[in-house]
Amino acid sequence: AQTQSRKADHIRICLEEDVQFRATTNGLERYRFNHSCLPEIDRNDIDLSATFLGKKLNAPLLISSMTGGTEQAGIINQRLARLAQDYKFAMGVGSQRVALEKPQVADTFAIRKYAPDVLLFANVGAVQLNYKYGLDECLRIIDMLEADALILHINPLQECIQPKGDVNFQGLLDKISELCEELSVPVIAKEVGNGISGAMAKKLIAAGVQVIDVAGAGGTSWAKVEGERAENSMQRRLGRTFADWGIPTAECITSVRAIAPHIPLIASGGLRDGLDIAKAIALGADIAGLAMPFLQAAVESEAALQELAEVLIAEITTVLFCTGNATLHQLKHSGSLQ
Ligand code: FMN
Repeated sequence: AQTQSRKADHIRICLEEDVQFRATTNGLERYRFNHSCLPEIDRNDIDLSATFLGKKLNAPLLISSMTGGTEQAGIINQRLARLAQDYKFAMGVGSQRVALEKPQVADTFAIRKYAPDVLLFANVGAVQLNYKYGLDECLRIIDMLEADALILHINPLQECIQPKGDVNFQGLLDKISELCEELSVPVIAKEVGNGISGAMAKKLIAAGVQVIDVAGAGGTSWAKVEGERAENSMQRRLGRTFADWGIPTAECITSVRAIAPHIPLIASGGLRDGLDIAKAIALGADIAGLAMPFLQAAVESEAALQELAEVLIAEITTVLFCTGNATLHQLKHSGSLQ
């Protein structure tokens, strides 16, 4: 019940309070595309499709891991899954720990029926491997949505600001390594908005992780979210002090790409429009994840979600057109960090 009420708090706080980074940005404002005044292509011929983990996406987009476990969360997941199916985006669900504790809420995560053709990602905190979960629990949460991959989110800062956070991260890399060996689906290592550096990605990849989602700084600040829920002044203060902690998303992308030229790479953390998404891809990401913008639209309506999808696609398409590129693949060297 505690995990369940935390999930409800997260949605409410994210929608009602200012929980975005204060001063730290995603770093993408420093990237500038070379404008082409003569694209020499027909905008209608532009192809945004991408292949990721063997599945085709119509656009290089991931609806980032967010929720599940309550009635409202179930409705949000259902709307997001329908959108993902319509547009062939990839999608993750929020931490499924709540469904392991309370099996009767498993159906709020069971979105495969709404998104039969979509790349779906299961989700649990990596640190749980040091507490109560192992291979069995991971297999159960993968089964729950017939997931194509398992996201292990890694969130040391967030755990520090929770009332009784799970802060024993000792020996975790070995546990991740064992799990990667035992599972038949790929494991994705993901932060929650404080970023994965090239050096950390190198360790994770050596341990057997097959995909990195950088979830860098510059968007939703989980220090702020947990600070807002805090019951005492110590936690509130920690939330404020660390509100801007982390590695900006742009820096994560370039540093991870530098050490792993071919690893499937997801950019996320503070991406807010199609221009951000295109920049993240130009810097080396394969696809881009957004959380907060999809949450805001999902609570509004299915129409709001469709509108968001359309505008993101129009923005990415405009970048390709105005740089004279017909495909995402060609976008890679179309600009530079200033
Ligand atoms: N990330 C996870 O890996 N597991 C979660 O359970 C999870 N819950 C979230 C709940 C909400 C309401 C939001 C907004 C985000 C959550 N996240 C979770 C983090 C997002 O996946 C993402 O990494 C982070 O919000 C940064 O992206 P953004 O700036 O686009 O919001």
